[in-house]
Amino acid sequence: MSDGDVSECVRNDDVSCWVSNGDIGRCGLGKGEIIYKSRGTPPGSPTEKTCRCVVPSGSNMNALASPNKVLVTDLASVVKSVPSNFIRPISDRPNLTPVLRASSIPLIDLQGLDGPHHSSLVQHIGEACKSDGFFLVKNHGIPENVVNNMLRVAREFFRLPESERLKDYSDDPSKAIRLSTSFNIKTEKVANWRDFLRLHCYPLEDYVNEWPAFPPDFRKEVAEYCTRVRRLALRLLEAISESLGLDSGYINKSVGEHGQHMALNYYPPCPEPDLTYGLPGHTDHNLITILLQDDVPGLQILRNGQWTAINPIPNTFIVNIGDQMQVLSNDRYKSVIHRAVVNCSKERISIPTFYCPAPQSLIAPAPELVDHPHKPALYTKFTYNEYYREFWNRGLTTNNCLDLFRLAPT
Ligand SMILES: O=C(O)CCC(=O)C(=O)O
Repeated sequence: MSDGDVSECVRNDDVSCWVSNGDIGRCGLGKGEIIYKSRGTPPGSPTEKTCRCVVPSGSNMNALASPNKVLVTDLASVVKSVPSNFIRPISDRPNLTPVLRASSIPLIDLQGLDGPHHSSLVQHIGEACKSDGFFLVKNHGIPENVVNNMLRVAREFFRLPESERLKDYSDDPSKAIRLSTSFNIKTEKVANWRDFLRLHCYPLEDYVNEWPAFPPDFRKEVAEYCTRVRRLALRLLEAISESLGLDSGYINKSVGEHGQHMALNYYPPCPEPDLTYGLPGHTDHNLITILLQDDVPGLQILRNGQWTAINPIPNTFIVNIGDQMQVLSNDRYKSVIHRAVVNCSKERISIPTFYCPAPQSLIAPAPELVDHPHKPALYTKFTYNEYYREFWNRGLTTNNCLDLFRLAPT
């Protein structure tokens, strides 16, 4: 393809007619038009389609070329439309269903958790885990400056020069520290408008010296943040254990030497946010997640069959139940599907902390929550390692990975 003249690319199909000389496809330049055979067709559409791009003479082809960028952060700064490998099939786009605002996601004030209101707060937490699987917490004990510094170093990291960021790049999900993009580029068919830095962070001393060294205070601020979040997670796990009628230490004991992972999610502004996701619908693989988001909306949860936005509220964290907690609670508590959408004007940062069982720990419904024949165990026993591998290999799908471990009704 000669870099001839193009200023406009007309989409006349479900396939993005992206004029490219990169890895998406090649254009054959005809007289005043390009016949383009797309390789990057979204799932659900017929395998390959030919579409036509109008090529007015006298305009510049380079304006439309899809640059060969590894990270979406760098791609986003040079494209004016979404390349075809990010485009979802029409049946799976974020703007299809009207999104409701969450008016009644429980907001729990943790101030009284260690005082006279302990029992009523435990009950409140239990109800939230049962009805929504998601709740907000305030007065959580993590100082505002720790949170602000965490968000600042995350933002500064994603603004480092591309060459500096790429030093941490890997597409191997088993690596404890890596920068990557989308979800799992080795298995997924459609890419997501997200880059992320994944950090294992407990035990801290095993990992902190492997974390990125820039910005210069990155390690110090992230270490402070994740130490505090771990304390919060432990308090919440005790309360959740009690809310299930179990000993307060039950969950922690049953998951062995736990892991703590963080993702620093970076969603750059997206020129066509209605065609793609930051992250498509999924549940979390772990026990509980404590999510920090900046002031840009993007998180949505599936609630009573409707996508519902959880917009940022300053000084709160979002807590959600993960798949392992659903198993442990024998389905009393729900791991709920959620997703992240993007927007065309603002970058967004979200930082989930995933509290995870030890890789070899055996996960199964707590015996106290199994009652034959009324409430039999709903899941077979498995190791967290088995689950984690499945989760990453399958990619993000709304078919819950838990179904692989669910026992058939007797
Ligand atoms: O960005 C968000 O709000 C959600 C992030 C998330 O669900 C994840 O990282 O698993």
